[in-house]
Amino acid sequence: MAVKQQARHALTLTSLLLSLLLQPCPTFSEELTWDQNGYVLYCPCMGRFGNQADHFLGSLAFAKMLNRTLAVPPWIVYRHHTPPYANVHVPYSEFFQLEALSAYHRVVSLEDFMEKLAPKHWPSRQRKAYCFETAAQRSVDKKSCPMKDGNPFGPFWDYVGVDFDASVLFAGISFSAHHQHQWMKTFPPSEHPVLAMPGAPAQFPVTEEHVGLQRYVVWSDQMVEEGEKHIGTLLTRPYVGIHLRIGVDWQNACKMLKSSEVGPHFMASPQCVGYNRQTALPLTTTMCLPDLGEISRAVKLWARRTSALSVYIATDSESYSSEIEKLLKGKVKVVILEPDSAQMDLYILGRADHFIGNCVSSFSAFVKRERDVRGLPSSFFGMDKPGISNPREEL
Ligand code: GFB
Repeated sequence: MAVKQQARHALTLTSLLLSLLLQPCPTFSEELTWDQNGYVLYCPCMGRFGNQADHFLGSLAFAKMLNRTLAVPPWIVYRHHTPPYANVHVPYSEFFQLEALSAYHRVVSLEDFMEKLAPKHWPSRQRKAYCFETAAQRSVDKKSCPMKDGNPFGPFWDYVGVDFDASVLFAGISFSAHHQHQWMKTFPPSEHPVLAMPGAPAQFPVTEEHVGLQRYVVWSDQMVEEGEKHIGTLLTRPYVGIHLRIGVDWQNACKMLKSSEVGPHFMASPQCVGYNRQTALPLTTTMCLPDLGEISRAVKLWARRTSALSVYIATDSESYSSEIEKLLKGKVKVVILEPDSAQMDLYILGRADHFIGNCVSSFSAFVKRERDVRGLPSSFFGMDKPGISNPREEL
C-alpha cells in the first residue's frame, strides 16, 4: 500500500515537473510582455548566410551588453537565379531553435515583435531609425538613416511592414564593450525603447570574444531530422566533410590577396591565422583558393588519417567528385547532396568526423565554430593544423 502511495506521489510530482517544464517560456508564449529595458532591431543586410551568422553573434552580444531584448531577424536568402527570383526572408526558427538563445539572453523573433508588440508599443508613425552620421550622408537630406534604400534594405523592412518616421544619428561610438556606458547614457530605454538599425550592431568577422556564442545557435529539430536522414542514407562513417569555396565570386575575392594592402586578416581568416594582427600567420593564396592539387593533398591526408569510408563535398560550384573518387582509388564513397542546400551542407559538414574548410570563408567559419563547440576536429586547405602555417610539415 505504502509502495503504491509512494508511486502515486512520485507520479504526481513527475507530472507537476513535466507540466512546469512544458509550460512555454514567457518570451515564446502567445502573450509576449513588453520589455521595459528596450529592444534592438537590425537588418542582416551584409553578405550571405555566413556573413549574417557572424554578425548575428555580435548583435546578440550587443543586445546583452545593453540589457535590451534582441529582436532576432530572419535570414536573408538571395534567390535571384532560382524561383522566386527575389530575396527570401527565412524566420530564424526554421533553421535554428529560438529558445536555445534564451540560455544566453532575452530574444524574440522580429516577426513576433512586429505582430504582437509593435502595434501597441512601437506603433507606426513613431518609428525612429538609428544610424551613424556617416551612413546618413548617403541620404538626400544627409540627415536621414538610409533604412530602406535599395536591396536588401527595402525588401527587408517591407517584409516586416516597417516604415521609418524619423532618424537619430550618432558618431564617435562603436558596438564594442568599450562604449557600453556611452550607449546606455545616450540612449536610455525610457526615451529610446527601440533601437532599430540599418545593419548589424556588430563587427565582421565575429570578434574572438564572441566566437563561443555559437553554442547557443542550435539546429532546429526539423533540420536535425532531415540532416541525420541524409547522413544515415548517403554516408558511411567515418566521413570527412570538405567545403569547396571556389566559384567565380570567390576567385575574384581571392585576387585581392595579391595586393600588398591586404594582410593576413582578410574576411574570416582570423579563425586560422589568429586574431592578433601582430602575431597573425601569413595568409596564402592557396588557403583562400585551393587548387585541385591542394584539395587532393588535404583530402588524401585526412581520409587516410581518419580511415574515412566516405567523403562529403559541399561546394559553391565545381565538386571535383570524380577526381576525388579516382584519388581515393574508388575505396571511399564520395557524396554530394542534390539538389544542394546551403544549410543542409552546413549541418552535414558540422557532423563530419573531420572537416576541411576554407579559412577565408565565413560559410566555413560557421562549421568550424560549431565543431569547436562540440569538440570535433577541423583543418583548412593550406593549413592542416590551424595555427601552424605550412601544410607540407604535416605530411
Ligand atoms: O555564406 P557566405 O557569407 O560565405 O556566402 P563567404 C557564400 C554563400 O555561397 C553561402 C553559397 O551563403 C551559400 O549561399 N555557398 C558557398 C554554398 N559555399 C557553399 C556550399 O558549399 N554549399 C552550398 N549549398 N552553398 C562571402 C559573401 O562569402 O564572400 C560575401 O558573404 C561576398 O557577400 C564574399 O560575396 C566574397 O564568406 O564564403
